[in-house]
Amino acid sequence: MKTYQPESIRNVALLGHSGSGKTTLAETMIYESGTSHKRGSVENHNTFSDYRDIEKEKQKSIYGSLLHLDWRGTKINLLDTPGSSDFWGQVSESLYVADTALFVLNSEAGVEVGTEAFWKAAEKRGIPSMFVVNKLDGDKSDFQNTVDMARERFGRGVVIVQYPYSEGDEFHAIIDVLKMTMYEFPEDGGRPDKLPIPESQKAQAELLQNELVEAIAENDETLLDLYFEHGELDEYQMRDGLQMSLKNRDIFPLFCSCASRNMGTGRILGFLGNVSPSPIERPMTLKDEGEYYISEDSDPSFYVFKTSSEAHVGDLTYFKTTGASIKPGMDLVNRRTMDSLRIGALYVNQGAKRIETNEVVTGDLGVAVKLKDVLSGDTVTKKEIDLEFLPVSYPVTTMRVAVKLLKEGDEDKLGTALNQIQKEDPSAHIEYSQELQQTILHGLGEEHLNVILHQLKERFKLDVEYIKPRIPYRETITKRVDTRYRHKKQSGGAGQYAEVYLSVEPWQEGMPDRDDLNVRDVQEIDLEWGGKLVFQNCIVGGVIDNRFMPAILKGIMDKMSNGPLSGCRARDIRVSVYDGSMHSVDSNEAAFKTAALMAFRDAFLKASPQLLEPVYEIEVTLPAVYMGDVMSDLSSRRGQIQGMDSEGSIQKVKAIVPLQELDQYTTRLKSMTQGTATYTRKFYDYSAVPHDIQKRIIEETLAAEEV
Ligand SMILES: Nc1nc2c(ncn2[C@@H]2O[C@H](COP(=O)(O)OP(=O)(O)O)[C@@H](O)[C@H]2O)c(=O)[nH]1
Ligand SMILES: [Mg+2]
Repeated sequence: MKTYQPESIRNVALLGHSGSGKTTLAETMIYESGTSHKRGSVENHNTFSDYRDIEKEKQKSIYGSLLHLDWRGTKINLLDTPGSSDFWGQVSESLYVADTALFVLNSEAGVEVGTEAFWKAAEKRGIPSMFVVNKLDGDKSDFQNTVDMARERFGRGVVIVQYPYSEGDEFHAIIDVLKMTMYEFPEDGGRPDKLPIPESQKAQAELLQNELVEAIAENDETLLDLYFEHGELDEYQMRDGLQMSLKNRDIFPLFCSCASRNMGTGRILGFLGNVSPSPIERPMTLKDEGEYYISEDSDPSFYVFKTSSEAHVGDLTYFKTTGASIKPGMDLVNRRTMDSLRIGALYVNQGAKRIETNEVVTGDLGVAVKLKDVLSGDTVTKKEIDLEFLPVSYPVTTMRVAVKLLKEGDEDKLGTALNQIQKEDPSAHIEYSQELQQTILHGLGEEHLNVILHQLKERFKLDVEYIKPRIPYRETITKRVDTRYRHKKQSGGAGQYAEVYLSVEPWQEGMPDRDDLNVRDVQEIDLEWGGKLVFQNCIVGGVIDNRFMPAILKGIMDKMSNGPLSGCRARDIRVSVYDGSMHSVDSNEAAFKTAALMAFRDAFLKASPQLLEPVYEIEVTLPAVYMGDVMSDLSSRRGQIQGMDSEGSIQKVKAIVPLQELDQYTTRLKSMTQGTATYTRKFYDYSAVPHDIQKRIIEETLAAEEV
């Protein structure tokens, strides 16, 4: 493997909606650079990226892939990412190591919802960004519409460097306003002829060139002066200006391509090689959010952005070198665990193909094998170097299922498999719920969960299925009730005696104290399942000994964790114990615990109990045309609209929706909007379940108990 200087490395993430042509563009770039002499296609299942069986089967990217090429002495690493919102986790990872974000737009569709979300993420990370408008040969190609949409969404910084001479079937030439040249391609693509701009296009090209020059000069005073002085900038001044404004995210240059016919890729490679920043020109983010410029003069270190596991090889650790070169045989330390690591064989990846290398230089991306307990987001350094980068933050999950084993005895195997899956794909989240007595798998959508099911079955050979996950309901009461319970047992020897008077009330923050009671002691308990229990000791005259109070509380807590109504957990209740009686011999802790439990249960059931359900705050992002459908669907899901917002033709709706109604929402939303809408959700609160639903749930619980 050739060795590169850090200045000659580029780390480029390919981002954009599913089907815009990222994988094809990567393949074509590798071919066009001469790094490979074969050019595969997604249809023929022989691209460097999309090499896993499931990707070939589905004909789309599911995992991030690391590819590379050599362009005239510059090593360009390509991080191909999946476009569908189900696999956003893979996109997030790439954004922690990319120094340029290349957005591929489908000229037939304009800016799609997925692209919008990735844009936000790249913006947050301050990554220099550029556009390639692809599929200009498509029947419905509309370059101008795509540019208009991009400008509307991403601002005036989107500047045209190239535009197509003609589109659709006729597409064969690109006009470049930076070079003021027309590139005309042979029928099957490849090297274009460089021609003067035709007379008919001169005015348009000059207009766009002026826009470009002004955009560049605007951000640089020296250039602005030169521009005013000479009325133009030469190609080198333009390039320097572009470099600076790209790096500062002042401008986002836009190029053209037809990836499947290899038209336009050479020029894009040239731009990446000559203009886009190298890894030493761009800061990485430290754990405390500070900026850190990597350098070959600092001690060897690396940042892990992805892990996977492959048959016959074991664990693969994908990393970016953030100090001096990483070499086999080095002894380093994982900052998260402080475990020592001995670096073994190192590779550079071309999709599935691994090429062994004897070093991974500063800023380059490489792969190490068989490193134990290393996760994406980890920083690995020399022992004495205190350096830690910000770990990858993954998108919030939007869908949950319960995993059911169809064969008993495989519990441990399932646990191991799920842990491995979560390690490789931290956007999946596994929860072993004691409360629901289910293994709940949280993911980003049906497709994401299906890929995991496929892995459980095929890779881990488990007989499993997904079932509906239970809902963590809560119980509470709606009015005050006073009650008493006497527990008395006389069986042979020692008897049991305890009597408790208590009052239950719905608890609310800031509610008034009980002035009718002599409150001697208050315990505010934050329940581990949310909400509160406020326990008040209002005993007068020592009718119940203080030493029995913990047992009384225990009895109440037992019933709180296994609610009187349906067995769900109870919350937000104030209990005041205000009277009772003891027996000098027969009273003990067990007796008081029982008496308290029974009294609490009785009072609870008389206090108009109410079932509560978790409700989530969701934000749906969708093209305006689907607004009507999405709104009426939300109302059928008992959704309460909180607000609406629009950015151009993209709408955002905020609503509060019960978790129960979000069961298949990700899937439904996709099918309603032809895959163009996305949503995020987060837990909001608990709210009262409507009466009819409460009745049904209680009946179901009782029926289940009888079995
Ligand atoms: N007509 C046309 N089809 C293309 C072009 N680029 C990619 N495709 C096709 O579009 C589909 C999706 O491409 P792919 O590279 O998998 O998109 P990705 O999801 O962004 O990686 C495939 O069938 C490609 O062959 C292009 O420039 N023109
Ligand atoms: Mg792809």
